[in-house]
Amino acid sequence: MCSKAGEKPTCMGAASVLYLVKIFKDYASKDQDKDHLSKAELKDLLKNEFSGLVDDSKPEDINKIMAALDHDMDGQVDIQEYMVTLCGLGIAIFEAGKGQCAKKK
Ligand SMILES: [Ca+2]
Repeated sequence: MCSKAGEKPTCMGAASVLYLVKIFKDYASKDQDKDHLSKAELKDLLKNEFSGLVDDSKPEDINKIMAALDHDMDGQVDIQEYMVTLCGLGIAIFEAGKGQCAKKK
């Protein structure tokens, strides 16, 4: 599904990936380290961009989410950790959807 609104055709898949990267860059650039999400930046990103999919309502929840995302345990989330997590989230949503379809039968 592509459209040609501007000079270049915009395809939904490409636009979605570019938007996910833009979200990372926007939030990661709120402090001096523009290549990583701090815990505070991650909290804002989850609250503003993934509300309804990720529950960060309790202070301990953000610590658990941070620990799950921060694979190399450097106290920050880099673009690789962020994108791998989004892939996992997409798979979880896909699998959950399969379960819902099975219940309808
Ligand atoms: Ca990390």
